[in-house]
Amino acid sequence: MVSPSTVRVLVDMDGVLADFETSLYKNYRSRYPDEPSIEPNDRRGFLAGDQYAGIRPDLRPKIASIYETPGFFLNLEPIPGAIEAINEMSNLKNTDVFICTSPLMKYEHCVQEKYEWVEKHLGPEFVRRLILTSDKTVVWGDLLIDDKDCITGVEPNPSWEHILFTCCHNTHLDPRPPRRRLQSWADDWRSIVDSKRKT
Ligand code: UMP
Ligand code: MG
Repeated sequence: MVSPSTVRVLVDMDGVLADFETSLYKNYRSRYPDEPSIEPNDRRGFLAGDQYAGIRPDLRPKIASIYETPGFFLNLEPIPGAIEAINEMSNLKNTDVFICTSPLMKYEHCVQEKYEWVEKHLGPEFVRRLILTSDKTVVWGDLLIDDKDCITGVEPNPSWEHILFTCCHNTHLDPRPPRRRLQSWADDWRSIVDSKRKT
C-alpha cells in the first residue's frame, strides 16, 4: 500500500494566530487619545503605518511606536479559534504544521516575544515549529495561510499555495481567482488541508 504523502502547512502569526490589529488600535487610542485613529473596520492595506501616514505623515512613527513597545507582541490576544485549530491541525495524521512569521526589522523585543507567545499559548514543543523569516517565498510548504495580500520575495514561484486569511485590512479585496480565502478559524480549514493530499 502506498502511504499518503504528508501535507506541510505554514501558518502565519500576526493577523492569523495573534490579533495584531486589535491591540494596535487599542494601545494607540490609549497612548494618543487626541490623535485621529483608524478603527479596525476602516483599515485598508497591510501596513497600518501607510494608512496612518495618509492622514498625517507624523502619525507613522506614532503607530510604529505602539508595536515597537516592549510587551506588545507577547501580549497579543489569540485570534478566536486559532489555538484550537492549530493544535487540531498539528495532531492530524500526515500533516506537518509550522508557524511562519516575519519579524520587525527593529527586532528588539519582537523576536524574543514571538517565541514567548508561542510557548505561552501553544506550549514549549511548538517553539520548535516556529520559522522567522523576512522572505516566506523561500520556505517550502504546500499551503501558506496568511493575511497579507501579496507575499513576495526572491523566489518567483513559491512552493505553497497562499490562502488569504481574512483580516480587517483585507476584507475589501476580492481574492483573485483562483486564490482561496479562509474567512476565520470557524471556516473549513480542514477541507483546504485535505485538498493538498495526494493519495
Ligand atoms: N507589521 C508592520 N506594520 C504593520 C503591520 C505589520 O510592521 O502595519 C509587521 C509586524 C510583524 C510583521 O513583524 O509585519 C508581520 O508580518 P506577517 O508575518 O504577519 O506577514
Ligand atoms: Mg500576518
